[in-house]
Amino acid sequence: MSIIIKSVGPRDIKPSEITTEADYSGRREFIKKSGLLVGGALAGSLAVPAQASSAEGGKDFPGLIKTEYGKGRELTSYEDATSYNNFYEFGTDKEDPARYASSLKPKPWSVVVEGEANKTGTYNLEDILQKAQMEERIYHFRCVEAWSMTVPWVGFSLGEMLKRFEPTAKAKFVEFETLYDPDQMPGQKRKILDWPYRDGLRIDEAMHPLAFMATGIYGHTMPNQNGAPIRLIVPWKYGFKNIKSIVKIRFSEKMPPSTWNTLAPNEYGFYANVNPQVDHPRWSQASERKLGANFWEPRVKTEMFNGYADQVAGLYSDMDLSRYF
Ligand SMILES: Nc1nc2c(c(=O)[nH]1)N[C@H]1C(S)=C(S)[C@@H](COP(=O)(O)O)O[C@H]1N2
Ligand SMILES: [Mo]
Repeated sequence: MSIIIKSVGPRDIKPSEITTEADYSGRREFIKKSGLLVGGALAGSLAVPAQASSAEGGKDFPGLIKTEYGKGRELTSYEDATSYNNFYEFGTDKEDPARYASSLKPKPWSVVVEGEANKTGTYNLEDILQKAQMEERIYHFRCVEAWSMTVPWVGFSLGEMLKRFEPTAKAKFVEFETLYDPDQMPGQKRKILDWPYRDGLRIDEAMHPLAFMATGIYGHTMPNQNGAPIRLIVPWKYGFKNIKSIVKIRFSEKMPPSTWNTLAPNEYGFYANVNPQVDHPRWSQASERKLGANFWEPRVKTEMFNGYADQVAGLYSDMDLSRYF
């Protein structure tokens, strides 16, 4: 594996700009090869000013309940977590979302609830939030590209919200969809992915107490590049399951299609539980690079279910985990 250094002078190199080739270009290369990304960079046509980033420890959520989740863990810096992102609706380079996501308008926002539930309809996000028990949880987060971060998310239990829609006995899965609006999300003007981005969970996964809907990070309202105004956080699964800027929730009887699984089913599974023993076909999943780590620091070992095995392994007791990715 070669190293790509994306900088001009050696003194300007930020640790977050140094990444292995597999980390950096793995999926981008895949997309290029499959003919979806024409001409490489998206950046040129998307001239939108960068979003200002503020310091750590903001106070957009006064009176927020801090929880025991992840207490004492070493955090990734706010700067790294908000400047190195995957959000293909704004481009495929890690810097693109922070640069271009200011065209997203996260307010007002509504979420459509459909399918196998009694209380379907269109909900204003503000009404959803008013009923929610907001809290802060520190979770470790592991991208399938083998980089990771540890950040404090602000939000509420996914299961508690879903229960209020009263899913029926037929609701075996829940599916999420990202906004589709090429004016707000200019990356959607090209068929990089089959927009809108979608992903889903089995209903028992969705009801698990670790599953979280996040509306903020480090005490700040969610920055656009991290999936404003509301995104999913399932910390035992690879990052791509953690769908951003959600506008639709659908309860269904059948396993829903998901963006990456449909695009490359031999590389990205529906379950996508973090599993260091099952490599991606093109790179190892045994270890990870922490965002912001100095380049001389060793990679760290990836843990089964991203370190949440004690809590979630029971969801998969009837599955042969060596077969799933
Ligand atoms: N709508 C949408 N959601 C998305 C993505 C995306 O491209 N579009 N990328 C996913 C991937 S691959 C990762 S690793 C995480 C990255 O979240 P972060 O930018 O907050 O670190 O978002 C996930 N959610
Ligand atoms: Mo990812």
